[in-house]
Amino acid sequence: PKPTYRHDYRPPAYRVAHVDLTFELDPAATRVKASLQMERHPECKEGEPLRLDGEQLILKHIAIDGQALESDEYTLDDDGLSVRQPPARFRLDTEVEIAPCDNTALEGLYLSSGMYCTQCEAEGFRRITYYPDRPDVMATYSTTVIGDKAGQPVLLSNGNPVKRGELPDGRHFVTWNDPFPKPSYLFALVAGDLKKVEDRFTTMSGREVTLQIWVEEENLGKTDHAMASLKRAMKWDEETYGREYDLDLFMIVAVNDFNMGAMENKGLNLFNSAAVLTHPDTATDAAFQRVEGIVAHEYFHNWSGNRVTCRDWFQLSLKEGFTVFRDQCFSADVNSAAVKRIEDVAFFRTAQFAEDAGPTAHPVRPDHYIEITNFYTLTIYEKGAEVVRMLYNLMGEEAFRRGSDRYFERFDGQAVTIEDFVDCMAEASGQDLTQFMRWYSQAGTPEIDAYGEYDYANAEYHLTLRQRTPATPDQPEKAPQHIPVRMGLVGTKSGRDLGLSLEGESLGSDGVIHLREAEQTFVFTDVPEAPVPSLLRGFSAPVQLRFPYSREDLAFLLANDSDGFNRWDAGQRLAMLALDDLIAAHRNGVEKVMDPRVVDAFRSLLERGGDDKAVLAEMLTLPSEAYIAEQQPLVDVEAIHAARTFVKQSLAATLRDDFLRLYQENESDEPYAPQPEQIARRSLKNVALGYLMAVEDEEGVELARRQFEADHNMTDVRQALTLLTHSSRDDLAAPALRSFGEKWAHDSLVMDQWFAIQVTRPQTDALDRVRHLMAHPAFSLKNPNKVRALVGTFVNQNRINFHRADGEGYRLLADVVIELNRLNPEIASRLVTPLTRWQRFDEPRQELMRAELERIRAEKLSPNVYEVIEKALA
Ligand code: B3K
Ligand code: ZN
Repeated sequence: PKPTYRHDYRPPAYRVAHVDLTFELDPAATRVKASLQMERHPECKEGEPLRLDGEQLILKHIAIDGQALESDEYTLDDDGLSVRQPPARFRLDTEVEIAPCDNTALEGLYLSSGMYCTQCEAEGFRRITYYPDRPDVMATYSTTVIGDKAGQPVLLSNGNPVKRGELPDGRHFVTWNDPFPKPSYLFALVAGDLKKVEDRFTTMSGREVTLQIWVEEENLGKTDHAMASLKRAMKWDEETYGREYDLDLFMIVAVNDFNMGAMENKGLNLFNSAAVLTHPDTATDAAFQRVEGIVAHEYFHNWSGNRVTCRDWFQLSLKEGFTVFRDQCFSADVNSAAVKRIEDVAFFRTAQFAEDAGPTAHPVRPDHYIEITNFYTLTIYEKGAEVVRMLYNLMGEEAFRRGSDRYFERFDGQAVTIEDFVDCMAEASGQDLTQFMRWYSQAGTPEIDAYGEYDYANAEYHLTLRQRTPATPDQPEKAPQHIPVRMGLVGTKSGRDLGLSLEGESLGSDGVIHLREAEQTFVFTDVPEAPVPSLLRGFSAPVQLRFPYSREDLAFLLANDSDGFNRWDAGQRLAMLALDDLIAAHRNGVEKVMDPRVVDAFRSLLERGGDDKAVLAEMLTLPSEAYIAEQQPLVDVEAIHAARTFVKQSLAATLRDDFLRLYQENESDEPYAPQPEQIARRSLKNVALGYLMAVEDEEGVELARRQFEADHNMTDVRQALTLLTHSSRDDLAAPALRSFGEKWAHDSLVMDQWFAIQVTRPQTDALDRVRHLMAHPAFSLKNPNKVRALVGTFVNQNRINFHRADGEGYRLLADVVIELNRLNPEIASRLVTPLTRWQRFDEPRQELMRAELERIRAEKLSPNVYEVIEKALA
């Protein structure tokens, strides 16, 4: 496989004005007729061959302007066809045959639970028909779907239905028309036995839009939350960005076999059922919130992605970074904003930092790729969103809105670049964003080393920041980034933010300083008392910031910082210092002693009251093992696990009564609703239960047992079942797991949770359980949700068992990756990630991991897995 380079971009030689598609559906032999109205680009020379992409297609017929082509007028190869000398304007007709029933990669047209569906982003359309399958070719589409009336009573595609009718042999058809020019990656088709829930939305200009969610009949009761979320998102985008929906119909379809969360096809969003279906009995609060966020994300793409799309796939973050930023702001507005930011940053600093530090690190706008599917990453999505967030904060709300209006107006109906977006922002704000553009081109996480000094005599505070971005693959040298650092100086006497005046200029009490050089010293004047600096408030830039805080400083910030996010972060930093000591103690075989300052800090959190419950729950949550690992120079899996368990048990033992009170205070039997106040109470209660179960005294165990038995809602049931399963009380866990498994055997999404609960258990039998559960009738390697729930959860969230010293965890993962490489390369190359991080571990583990990577490398690899393995072993 050969790489594609960003600098090789050339505009397409031929454009498509309109596409007419006809599908005659059949599991093994679907016929696709395509009629393309084509035109040579005016700047292109005559005689330029026409290149069409096509994979795994059987060509049955090809004609230009009604004239079948002779075999010397075109050439066919593995990835497409070329027509020698087409005229300047012409109609190209092709007919191909494809086999949806053999499509286990879930790209192109495939079958899921007997239903036909498509996934075309990024390059799936070429598995449906011959086409210039690139995002800068935008056309209007008419699509006729012909299916069996009994098997596929519902036939859907993009746009509006314009015609339907009966055909002989029990078949029928529907013709759809999408008037908005779109790239092929936004094409979609669905055909099957589906039922719909319908609602309406009146847009800001008074147009009526019909909203439909299509599901299998048994899931009709699980669509309310997605529908409500969709309406909230539509309203929010009107109010916040002035963006109105443009078609008369907006459809969502739930699909059981889906490679990612969802897909923003024009007017016909396809969703992984896990990302759309909810019910209080089957979905947790986290799942409800995830559904809300994804429904919004896909809807927002209608403007940031569909009306204005990407010129080429190197610009992917143009639509994804921007749209993630939009969905994050939406979720912050409709839920607890502080918690949303805390959760996003906790995840980002764990997973994206790890990506940036590993062999697959790449810039937000990459320079080359082998397989674009491998680039739907945390860097493109989440770091891309952080970059847009920095722009938003640099410009302020109003200028940002002017910039986004300008972007949507200027480029409507076009396929554009990241420069086009940033230019609009620069024009709207009058700011020079030249240096800022480095955020798109440089990979790696900038590290800031900061230190500060209070000068009593002059009442000044001197803050020095030094930045450095480590080398990443093919980027040995880095230039300084433009890093906005939002900060405050918290007076140690008053406990309040002191006014910031930077060399005479007032920044208020919460201001932004701009680090642009490798090293800069900022002198704050008129600082009346010694402060503790609160830096990078709200995580104002995607960087790793180090400051030599003492534990007293951190306890002080945890109690006093006016920025909720930084209060949480101070708590995390304080816990990290204690964890570092305990990790060292474990490694040296020294007795572990709990730092009383951490206990005191937690006690004051529990006693002070008045905190937002949702934020308090976050502050009482220890950094995850994955995050702790990310902060270590060399990952010692066992020491990390032992240290974290020790801290948890120590806190639980000392503060047991406080946790018990917290649990009791937050118990409630009011009917479930996915509302912020209820969610906050549940998360606080369940955090408390987690601590109580860390000591496993009779009362804690009894509370967990009762919470499970009460069967009030899935959030509570799942936490109780998880805690029992992860405890030593197999006498309670085994029957609970059995009854849960029997009760929900019919519900695939609940069974995914049942798998996940079992494979995250810290006991040494976890790996055997994974192998055992892989033989369970509810498991299938062909279903990505199952693979993620069982194998993905194990390798990513059960670190102590995945990194077993005997290498069995690595072997298990390699076995699965080898099988999936044949079945579903996209999932295979994602799943292999933990093995690619081998350099972070001790020698013996490095060797074991490399050996498994080599074993995978010896297979006949898909381009997806090939690219990742080659980088990992480079
Ligand atoms: N745009 C899709 C992702 C498609 C990935 C395909 N391999 C979902 C989203 O970001 O909204
Ligand atoms: Zn997206």
